[in-house]
Amino acid sequence: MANGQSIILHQYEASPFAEKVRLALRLKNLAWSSVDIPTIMPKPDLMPLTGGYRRTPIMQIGADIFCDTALILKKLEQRFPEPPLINAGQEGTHSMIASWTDRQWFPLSVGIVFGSNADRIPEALRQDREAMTGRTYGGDELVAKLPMLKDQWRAHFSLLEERLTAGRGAGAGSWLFGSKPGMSDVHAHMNVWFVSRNVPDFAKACLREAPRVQDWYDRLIEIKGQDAESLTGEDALDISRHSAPRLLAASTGTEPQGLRPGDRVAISPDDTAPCWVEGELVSAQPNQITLQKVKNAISTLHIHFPRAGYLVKKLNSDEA
Ligand SMILES: N[C@@H](CCC(=O)N[C@@H](CS)C(=O)NCC(=O)O)C(=O)O
Repeated sequence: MANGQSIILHQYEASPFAEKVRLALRLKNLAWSSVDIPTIMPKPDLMPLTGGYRRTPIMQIGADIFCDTALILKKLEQRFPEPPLINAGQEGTHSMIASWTDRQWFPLSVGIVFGSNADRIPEALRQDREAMTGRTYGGDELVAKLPMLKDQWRAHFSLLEERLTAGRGAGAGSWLFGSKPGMSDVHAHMNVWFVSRNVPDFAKACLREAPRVQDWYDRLIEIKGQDAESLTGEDALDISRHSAPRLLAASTGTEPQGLRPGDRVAISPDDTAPCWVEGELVSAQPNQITLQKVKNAISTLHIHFPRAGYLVKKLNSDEA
């Protein structure tokens, strides 16, 4: 049974960002537990852990809550370093690649998946995503744009073929960097996985034109790991109540906004789907920020976010 040391992923099967983490867990052959969360709001068992952050997935280890795959994957690598998914000398490169896969390429995948399945997407899901982002997730306009989106998607996809071909010249070429699958493969795999599942004919046509990506993708999807232990949201909340966050020194370095430990702050993704989490700052580094005493959180938790892609604002104490 899962305990305060277990990796608990709050996720749903169809989530491509959750698939990134599942692939990393398979590559590391780690034991993990899974809480199946709703695909749309409300998410009553998740909000007490995240203080309002609604995106999928979330990783929980005891009373430490990690938001966003950028941070989740980094923490998995730090806490479970074997086998490494970041090649020596390539630290940082995979995060730059994630910025491309997630922020440029993924919005095209979403447009193609929703546009191609417009008549099958449940109305509640469409409405939830439209309310979350202010973007259109169906309708004639999106369907009319599909050929252009596919055109763009294939252009991003073709960079993988280019990279794998260039890698061969350098003596590797089975994976995006180096001779073993790593974090860059995890990030790049997400869009191919999402579109292959939901718009298979289009994905197959792209893969037919890109034999090295086809081989790479076939090898990645064959990797087996451990099956997750299934937990309920209530089990996960119980584990958080009976755990304490891992010790973390209250510290900030040179902060552009002059943030100090103890400040009340609010944090939100900076993309089209803001959701503000308010709490007390414990620690702020250039690429990680941690809050405690989070408004609406169930107990004493540390909620961790990456910095790139997140807005942080200092609150007046009367706003707390
Ligand atoms: N930057 C986030 C993006 C996560 C994300 O957008 N996930 C999608 C699902 S794949 C989501 O949150 N959709 C809305 C929801 O699940 O409520 C990350 O890397 O974790």
